[in-house]
Amino acid sequence: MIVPGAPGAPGAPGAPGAPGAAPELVLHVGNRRYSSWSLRPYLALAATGAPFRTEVILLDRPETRRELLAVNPAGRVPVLHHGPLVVHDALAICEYVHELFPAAGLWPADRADRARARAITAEMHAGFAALRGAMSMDLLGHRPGHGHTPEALADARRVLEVWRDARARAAGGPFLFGTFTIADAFYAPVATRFLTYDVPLDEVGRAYVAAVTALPAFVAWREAARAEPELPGH
Ligand SMILES: N[C@@H](CCC(=O)N[C@@H](CS)C(=O)NCC(=O)O)C(=O)O
Repeated sequence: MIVPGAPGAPGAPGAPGAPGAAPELVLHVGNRRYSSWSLRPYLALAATGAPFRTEVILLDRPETRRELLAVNPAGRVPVLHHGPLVVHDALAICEYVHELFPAAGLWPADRADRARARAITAEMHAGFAALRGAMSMDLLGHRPGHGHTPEALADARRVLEVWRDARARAAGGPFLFGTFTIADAFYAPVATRFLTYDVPLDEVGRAYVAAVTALPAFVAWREAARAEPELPGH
């Protein structure tokens, strides 16, 4: 319900379009079904509860390159537009969203936990190439056993070790640091790959995958993916 004059209502101070309004947050993403990098900042933004708009650029079409360059000089999604500011790269977007909404707790409050969260997020951002290559994200697919190369399975074992270590320390909540943080946004696409490709999971892994895939924002994203065209060969 929109309450006239309430913060965020049309015409209210701070509402989109009102004089002196805070600029709208617009997240440009790729196909929801396949774009693992896009899912990450989407989950982080959704966790803040702040209003934002998602715009999809379908990948692998003749016009894709032109459309990507129109929103991001680096020619990639995700990219966040906030007024004149253009922030590309999933991790840079998550950091910016954390700075905009510090109360959302997108990084753990404890300094040591925050350092651990940043370390495993960086590990995900820069690593796990074998897992990513052999088991690309496909939220609506089920291909048991595909992509189970020795290198990809070694990456999967390391992911499970990361989850076990974080969950052993976590209190109060099902996520890596208890409540949802950017580390969860970064590991969410891997959780879905484990389901798509039937990667053997330990008990901690099963519970964590269940928690991530039950997030309302994740469920909404996967539902929206059903309306998008399939990309053959993905
Ligand atoms: N490191 C970048 C990776 C972004 C990326 O590779 N995005 C893919 C889609 S998931 C893309 O834009 N590809 C362009 C294309 O397919 O033409 C990030 O964190 O955002």
